[in-house]
Amino acid sequence: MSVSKLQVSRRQRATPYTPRVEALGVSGYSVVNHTILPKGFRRTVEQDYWHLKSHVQLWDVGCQRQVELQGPDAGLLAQLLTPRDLRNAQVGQCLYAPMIDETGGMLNDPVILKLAPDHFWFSIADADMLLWARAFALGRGLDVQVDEPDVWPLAVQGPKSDDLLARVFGDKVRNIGFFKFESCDFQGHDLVVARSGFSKQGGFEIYVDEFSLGTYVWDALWDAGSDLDISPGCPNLIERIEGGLLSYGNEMTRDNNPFECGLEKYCHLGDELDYIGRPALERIAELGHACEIRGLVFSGEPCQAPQFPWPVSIDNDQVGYVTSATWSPRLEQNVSLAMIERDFWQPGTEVVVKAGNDLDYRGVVTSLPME
Ligand code: THG
Repeated sequence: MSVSKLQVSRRQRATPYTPRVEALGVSGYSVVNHTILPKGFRRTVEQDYWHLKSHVQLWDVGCQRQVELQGPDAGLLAQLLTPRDLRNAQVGQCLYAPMIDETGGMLNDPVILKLAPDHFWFSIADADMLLWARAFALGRGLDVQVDEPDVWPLAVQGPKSDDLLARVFGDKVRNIGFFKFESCDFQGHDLVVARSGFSKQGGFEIYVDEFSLGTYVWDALWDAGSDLDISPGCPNLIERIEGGLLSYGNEMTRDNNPFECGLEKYCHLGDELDYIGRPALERIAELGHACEIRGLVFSGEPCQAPQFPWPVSIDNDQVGYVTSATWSPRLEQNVSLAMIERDFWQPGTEVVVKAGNDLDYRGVVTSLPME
């Protein structure tokens, strides 16, 4: 669904890159973390998909807001906020991690950056975590500052990302490992540069830590990429679904636990480790979870992402629901992510998708990422 009449005020924050994105013909925005996120440019989603898979794109992901924990108890609070075991986390490491409430319900799935033993950023998905973190710091009497810093991530994604970044930050970026970051000089200013991002095509995220620096970083990358077919971009729905990258609010809400979201490997249930929601997670682990996220491909007319989950059924009994869907020009089918009940989540299971308008499409459950 699209809403063309959304009016923007100070509450829907622009980013440092908004002037550049506007000049390049952005076709519309979503709002994430109270911040605008470009959704497209002059090309179609399909053209953007092919471009992302072969060239390099600059994404305004300033909406990936940071919740910063800093101070003597920052490590303690960071661990309270996630079931992921942070005890062996290294400075310079990014960690994808679920955040849950006391019932085991998903609150967020941030990328955590360990900047120093007493300094963390939680790079959050679309749900307010600042107040949750501040409340626990206060309630537990912790010695830690919890704030949203002046940090505006800019993503460089696609197979030519290494070449582009090397031109701006030097060849050292080529040696940054996956989900690792390093401090890199930009015109006398140290910026965190991580090998990460919301695509499976490789790339980096630059954490620009001063609003006024944003256009300079954007322009430097843009100019350096003129012979690399650089283009503005944004998280691509087709690529994200095929890659199995989950979007909070779409694939998961507070009604889902991390096991249902396939995030079991990021949930520590071994030796003693105190974090919010652990007793609930232990109960869920013991009882087993009833459904789990899967890929699902189906034939028929090209589909749009459902605003309301589409029922997935077998012999007219509902066995799940589609959470995100779109047409894949590569697989020449609709591709989707779906929450599927245990008895039917085996890849290869044949199902029917009821995609609105009384349309029944034949579909097959797949593993993730899709082949
Ligand atoms: N980058 C940063 N912050 C973010 C996102 C991001 N915040 C919001 C949102 N995206 C958080 N969600 C995800 C989901 C998946 C991944 C990153 C953030 C991801 N997953 C890889 C995968 O599933 O293959 C790797 C996970 C791993 O190996 O640990 O990259 O994109 N800064």
